[in-house]
Amino acid sequence: MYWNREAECMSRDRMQEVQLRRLRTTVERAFNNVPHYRRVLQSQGMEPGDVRTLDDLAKLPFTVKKDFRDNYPFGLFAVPQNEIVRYHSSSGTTGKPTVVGYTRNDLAMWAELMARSLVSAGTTRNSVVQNAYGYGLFTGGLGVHYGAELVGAAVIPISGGNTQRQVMVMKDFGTDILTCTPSYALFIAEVIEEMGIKKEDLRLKAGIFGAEPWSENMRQQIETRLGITAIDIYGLSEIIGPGVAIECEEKCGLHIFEDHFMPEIINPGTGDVLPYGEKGELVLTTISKEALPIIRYRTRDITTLTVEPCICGRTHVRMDKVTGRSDDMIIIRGVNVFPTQVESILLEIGETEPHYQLVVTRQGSLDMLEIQVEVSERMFSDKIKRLEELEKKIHSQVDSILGISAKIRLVEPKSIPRSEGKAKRVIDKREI
Ligand code: DLL
Repeated sequence: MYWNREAECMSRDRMQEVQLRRLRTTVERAFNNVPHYRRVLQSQGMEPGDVRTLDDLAKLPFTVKKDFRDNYPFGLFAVPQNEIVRYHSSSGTTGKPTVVGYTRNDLAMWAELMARSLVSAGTTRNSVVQNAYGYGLFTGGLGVHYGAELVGAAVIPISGGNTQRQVMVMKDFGTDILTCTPSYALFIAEVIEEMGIKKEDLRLKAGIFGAEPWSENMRQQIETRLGITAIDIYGLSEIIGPGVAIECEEKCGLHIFEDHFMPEIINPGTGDVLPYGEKGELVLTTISKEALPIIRYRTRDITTLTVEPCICGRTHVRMDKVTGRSDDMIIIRGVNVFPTQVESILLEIGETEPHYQLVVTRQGSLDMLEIQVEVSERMFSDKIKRLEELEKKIHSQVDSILGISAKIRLVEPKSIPRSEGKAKRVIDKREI
């Protein structure tokens, strides 16, 4: 099912025409209206006319998170204040938040892309969409909201939290589409089970989960426990919010809405563009946004692109599930570890609960990784020997797959904090 067949299944040739036209307009707008872009382009001896082919994209300078901070709050905007009709912001871990703005046309484009995303996951005008992404400055809530309204579905703007009420509403209103972070979906599944409600008593059909990395094993766990198909949605505030890319029913990569965002993969060390199929950092350029045109934004998200046609008929380039952010990656004694890799190992073993946290400390000059993972009530009251065996098993899998020796700590059921938004997987206590 498509929302906009013409755009989603456009031929590659036509796509390239659209992209080149829009890229040139974007660079011109940025140059003429955003002092930051004029400065960096001029410092490289470039002007908008230098963008003649799509290959010229790679010559343009990168935009990074720091550019948002240095131009806080509105310095990167390309339109006067009175054309802005909405602000959102994302709170970084340090310093000032990133502020983003939208014109009326930007909001219409975003709603269109969210409509494409929702329909790709099976939403129809008859659907009841329970939107448990946070409403507010976070882009998740309102992003999904306007897309779902455009499709003509009935939206429940419940936002995150109050999980028992979520479950009651889900049952009584006949929710068929759930939208929230994958970690919150799992928490909701847990509460459904605790409340003694069977998945057959619900009408849930699909979930559209994103805003944080999650493994394939986590997908299976959510699908089984909620009895749904779980679709991955990707996006980021700096580019638009949710709705940069979405999986189709084939679940073999996320289609990037390339008629609005141009993707590249670079080697994060050198900044060189890598060919399709190679793993690296995703870089995105907006080519239709008015308020905040962004050239070559370094997302820090690690993935791979493929241009192979998809069975679903969509022609847009697909990105692999994001395994993690380069800044979430922890380096333990020289080994790079993403929380999703640990998640995958734990769920593969399957004898623990899917709730875990990585605690990193430093003893002397040595990094130590402790993996805390919950065990079930039944397991916890079992013989110490069985718990020790399980610890050993996890330890040896982590050792052989990731190449690090971690301390495994099996913790009591419900002792790891549940998240209603993005889960906190890593606690880094090292003072570096
Ligand atoms: O998380 C936008 C969003 C809302 C996406 C709802 C999907 C659903 P930010 O708060 O700016 O925006 O965070 C963006 O979250 O750079 C990734 O590191 C991570 N992220 C988002 N979606 C995914 C995903 C929203 N599907 C940052 N898989 C991004 C992995 C994701 N990571």
